[in-house]
Amino acid sequence: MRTVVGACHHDCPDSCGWIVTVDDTTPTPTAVKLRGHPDHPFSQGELCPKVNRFLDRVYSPDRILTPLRRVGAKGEGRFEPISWDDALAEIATRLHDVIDTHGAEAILPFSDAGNQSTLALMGLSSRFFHHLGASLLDRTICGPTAGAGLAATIGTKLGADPLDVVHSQLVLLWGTNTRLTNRHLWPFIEQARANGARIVVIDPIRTLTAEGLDPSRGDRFVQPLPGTDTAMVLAMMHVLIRDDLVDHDWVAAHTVGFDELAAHVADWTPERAAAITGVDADVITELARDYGTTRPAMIRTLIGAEHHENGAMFFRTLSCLPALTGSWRERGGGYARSVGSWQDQLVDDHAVHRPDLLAGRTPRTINMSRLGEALEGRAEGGPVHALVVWSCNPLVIVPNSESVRRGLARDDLFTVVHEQFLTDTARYADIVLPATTQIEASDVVPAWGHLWMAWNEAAIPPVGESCSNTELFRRLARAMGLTEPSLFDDDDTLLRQAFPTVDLDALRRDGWMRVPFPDDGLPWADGGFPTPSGKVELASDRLERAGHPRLPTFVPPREGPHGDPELVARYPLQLMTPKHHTRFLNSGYSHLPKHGPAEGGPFVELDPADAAARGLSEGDLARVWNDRASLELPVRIGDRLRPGVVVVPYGWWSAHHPDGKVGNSLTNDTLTEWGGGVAFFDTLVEVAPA
Ligand SMILES: Nc1nc2c(c(=O)[nH]1)N[C@H]1C(S)=C(S)[C@@H](COP(=O)(O)OP(=O)(O)OC[C@H]3O[C@@H](n4cnc5c(=O)[nH]c(N)nc54)[C@H](O)[C@@H]3O)O[C@H]1N2
Ligand SMILES: Nc1nc2c(c(=O)[nH]1)N[C@H]1C(S)=C(S)[C@@H](COP(=O)(O)OP(=O)(O)OC[C@H]3O[C@@H](n4cnc5c(=O)[nH]c(N)nc54)[C@H](O)[C@@H]3O)O[C@H]1N2
Ligand code: SF4
Ligand SMILES: [Mo]
Repeated sequence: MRTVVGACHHDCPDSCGWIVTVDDTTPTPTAVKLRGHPDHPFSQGELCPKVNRFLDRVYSPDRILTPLRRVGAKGEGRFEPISWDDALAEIATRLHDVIDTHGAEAILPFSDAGNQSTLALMGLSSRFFHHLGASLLDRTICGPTAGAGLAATIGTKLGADPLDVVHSQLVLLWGTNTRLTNRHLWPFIEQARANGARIVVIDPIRTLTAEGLDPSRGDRFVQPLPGTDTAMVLAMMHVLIRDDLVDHDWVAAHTVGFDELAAHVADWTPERAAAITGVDADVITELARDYGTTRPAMIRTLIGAEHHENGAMFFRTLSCLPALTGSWRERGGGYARSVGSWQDQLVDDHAVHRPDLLAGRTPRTINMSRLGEALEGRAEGGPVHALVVWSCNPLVIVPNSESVRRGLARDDLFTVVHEQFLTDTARYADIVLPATTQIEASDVVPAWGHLWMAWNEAAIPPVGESCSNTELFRRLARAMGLTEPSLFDDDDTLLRQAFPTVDLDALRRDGWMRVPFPDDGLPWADGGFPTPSGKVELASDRLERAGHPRLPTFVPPREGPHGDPELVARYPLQLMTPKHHTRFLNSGYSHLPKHGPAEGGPFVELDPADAAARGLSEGDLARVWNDRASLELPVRIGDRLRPGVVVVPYGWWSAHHPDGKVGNSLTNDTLTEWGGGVAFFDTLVEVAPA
């Protein structure tokens, strides 16, 4: 037996360290145990209910172990095993045909962070598709909108270290479900609590995290209607300025636009915001005063609250708060979101992606959230004729899924999917190729919930005939007869190109390293923001020039209760489709026998008043619908929601839904106002007995 140190690859902020025990006495080395690494500085030995049984995934009888060719209709799921040579030959012929007939832009690469390790995420794929001249994919579904909103105010996506929460006296968990989605941060929050900190959760849903609060110790739960927080933050700024809780010295030295902002929020009274958010004016006032008088106070967000038509504006507005109170001066203050951006500074993007391989061509860019539109032939630049998918399950995770499904069902579309399992998307593929899991390929694993980057050492050889993402693109390049040398770089070379300043041998030896971050934990105590003015931009010339409001502004979403009245009349309920299950990581676990069944199944959750008004009782079958789709789901009634808001959890596959659709069949694919994200949670529906 030997042990191998690695790290979790999932699209999760925690990037936990693990140790794999391998039995070398079996015919091929076999992983027999996978446990949290007790010394990992963030995860400290614990994994999670998603990954505790990771070896069941590795050795699942349902895993794809050879290339497959479709023999049934698209979506039906009938395939026959074929050899890698045959699969590659067929793919090469079909891709060359598409290029000859329609041009290379008719090829769409499609992937996301199903494996967020460096090679798996960006290894050779950009080079391969750039060399062909394929359409570019904008990976926008997770994070860019929040990042763009923050950058609008402070000029960068960088922020405070979330672990500095231990120094805080007040922690605002704003639109983040820490105990579900970022569970290893919670012990650090507990540590802050032990030092007297109070916790506020601000979420339209009484989440697992909200349930972890202790009101007797001053914690509180604030429940705005979805998509209305910008109004609440404007009113908080009104109170901070009215009650003179502003750090005038810091504001004078390190911000621009304060007077304009003050005039702008003068009529944003708590009463005005209360009418929009559904939160009492007293609660808003109290929250603002608390934030203005408790030091240090940290604001913590992740991703979920960006999924609104005006998601970037929310993050822009929120990030004005720590500037007004001078909170960036204090460790345990400021604003902590995804810290992956600190590690991004170590990556040589040009060397990885090699935009020079485009050789002067400027292919169109397709936003991943608009996949349905692209596949249905409505994207600018003509229809997509070949789709290559890896590390992603778009049919389940992209909004407006039935549009994606109609596109995938096209007979004249050639689809390749590189996967571990026969996902909903893979069922529509012409060729499915087997992918390795994290314990089968070495890689560098970044983190976006803390500042430790890890080495993942392959513990076992690829299971079956599976191959890693980089090996996939080397094989495809060879099969297509390409000769550009950089398409064949090996993994070691690729990592050294990606991290020119990192001692990868030391990283491999030590297991993890802390990425550069200011030693005193204070990136901007004395200003120096990377905006054109060098200051926090409370009013923004840049955004105004780009056609956005000059000042933080509440704009109600079109598909929301204050939006299009005709739509609201037909569909009066706001649908949230968030991460909900402790055993799921996005769409990646609902199909496994120890995961899906233990979570029950999909449902629609309503507030008792909304249920009663529709004659619905717990367990009834309801129809949930809008113009995009109609789903039948069992009813749950609970006290987690405000009237007017309903929830369908995200992550279940078509086969788990009684009518073969998915939660995202209902969701809004309108892009966010800037940042390129998408408005999953600005979705209106009606619910009635089925
Ligand atoms: N168990 C589990 N963990 C996960 C994942 C998973 O699928 N399962 N997925 C991983 C991924 S990919 C990501 S990006 C992260 C996301 O991590 P988070 O951002 O923490 O999670 P989300 O559930 O996307 O959104 C957080 C909360 O935002 C709330 N929210 C939505 N709209 C609004 C709003 O308008 N205002 C306010 N105040 N709140 C709002 C939602 O109700 C939700 O409770 O989680 C990661 N961790
Ligand atoms: N309604 C709604 N929709 C959402 C969200 C939501 O909150 N609500 N969240 C959005 C967010 S934030 C995100 S990040 C996306 C996530 O959506 P996805 O990117 O689809 O996420 P995952 O389910 O994590 O991973 C997808 C697939 O990657 C495969 N995979 C894992 N490792 C590898 C590998 O090394 N190689 C290959 N080829 N495949 C691999 C897995 O088997 C899995 O099927 O969903 C988005 N969609
Ligand atoms: S999914 Fe997240 S919490 Fe679970 S082991 Fe992986 S990184 Fe840790
Ligand atoms: Mo995500």
